[in-house]
Amino acid sequence: MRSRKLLCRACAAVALVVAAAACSGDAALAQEQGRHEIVISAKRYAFSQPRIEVAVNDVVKITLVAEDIPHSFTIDEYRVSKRAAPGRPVTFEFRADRAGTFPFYCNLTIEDGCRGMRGELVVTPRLP
Ligand SMILES: [Cu+2]
Repeated sequence: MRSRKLLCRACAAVALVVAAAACSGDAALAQEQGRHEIVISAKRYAFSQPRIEVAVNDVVKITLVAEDIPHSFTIDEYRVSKRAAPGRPVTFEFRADRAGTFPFYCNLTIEDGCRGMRGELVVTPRLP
């Protein structure tokens, strides 16, 4: 009986916190730090989205889908290199913590055409 009551109190506390976050802080937080979920498909020999634009400190979650042969999504400056095979998409995320323009490309060398698979991640600084 006693533990049940305690449990309910804990639930109420959690509910309160969640409600408070939803009402006030969340909008501000979302502005300070955005989140992007992007699906990129890679197909001989291009990325479906050759330009990704985010603000600094945003979290970028990418799902890479290889449509025909294996491809990778590589950004040297962010030490990101993920490979997807057909039917086996890969999802990963990173924080875009440096402003600038960073090229991304497919680093697989099985097919020459992959060398031409390029795009850019543009990370814009936040306004003060
Ligand atoms: Cu490729």
